[in-house]
Amino acid sequence: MQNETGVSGQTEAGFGAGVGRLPDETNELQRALRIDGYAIVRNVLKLEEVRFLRSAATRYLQASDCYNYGGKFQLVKMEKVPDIETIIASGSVRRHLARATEPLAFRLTDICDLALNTTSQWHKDVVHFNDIDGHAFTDEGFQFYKIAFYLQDQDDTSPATLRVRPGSHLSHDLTNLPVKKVVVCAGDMIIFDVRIDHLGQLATVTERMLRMSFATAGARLRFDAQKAFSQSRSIMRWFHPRASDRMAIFMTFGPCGTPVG
Ligand SMILES: O=C(O)CCC(=O)C(=O)O
Repeated sequence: MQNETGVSGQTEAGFGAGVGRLPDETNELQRALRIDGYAIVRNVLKLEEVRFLRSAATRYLQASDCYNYGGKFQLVKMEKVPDIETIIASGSVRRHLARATEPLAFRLTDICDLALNTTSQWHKDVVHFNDIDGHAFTDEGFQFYKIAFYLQDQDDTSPATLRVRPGSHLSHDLTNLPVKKVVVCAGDMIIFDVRIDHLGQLATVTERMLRMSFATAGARLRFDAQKAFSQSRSIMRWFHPRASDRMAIFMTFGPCGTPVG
């Protein structure tokens, strides 16, 4: 069962990079991450936890002015959102992170990303890991992962569904690899290698034109183009009353170099 494990940013010494050669993988999750660069762990959160997270993240984002990527996007110190932290850094999540890095212990960064109705393009996340010399693809010990919790179902037909190019974490230039939709239900957890090519929700043609127009006008008239773009997308959503908000929470982790036990 490839990429379904069957069970239910930063570079600093001792975390993720520089832990030496990776130990031979010992479990299915590690194999999926090594070969394909991503894995889905089903039913990690209960539906009431997903509902709770949706309202906690909505409250937090509504109170902040963090317009970006056509929606709201905020990097948050987890301690600032204890309601979210108690669920996404709970034992049931940690158990799977431990499986990804065993026999080494894992370490979570203390930051999570909250995203509401954001758009995206194909990219790798290595840019956040000081990959100036391309070491991310040559260092055998490079091991940084992102966890994604999508707080709604994302099926095969949805434009909101995360897409990846399995295997593209192995090189900086594998854009010809086939694309896979990562279909999930709310409560599933996706773990992906930060080097994998991935895409969230692509902006539509109309949205791209709007974004460009706001960028040009915003520079000239000195208004916040990101805010204008995000708000115009949210107005357009009023005309699709059944479209629920696309919400996601991301965290980053890696091995911390100390064998468990
Ligand atoms: O919005 C998404 O689903 C993708 C997020 C993403 O690309 C990222 O966190 O790097």
